[in-house]
Amino acid sequence: MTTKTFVAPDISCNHCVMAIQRELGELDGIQSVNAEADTKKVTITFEAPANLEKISALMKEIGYPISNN
Ligand SMILES: [Cu+2]
Repeated sequence: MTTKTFVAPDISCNHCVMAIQRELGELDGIQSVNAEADTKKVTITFEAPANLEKISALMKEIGYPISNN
């Protein structure tokens, strides 16, 4: 199990937070997702088959590319 914090600069409000938590939560291997509108940070706890590549690709796909992986 790995926990990583990413910055997604395009997070602007709680709607973004809800969308990210919902979409990432559907990825296999994601244990928890905590996004914050204030800091634009997303903290994700995950294990295989989820990995940084899949998380990064999904964030990009849903419109919130991460800036620090
Ligand atoms: Cu928003």
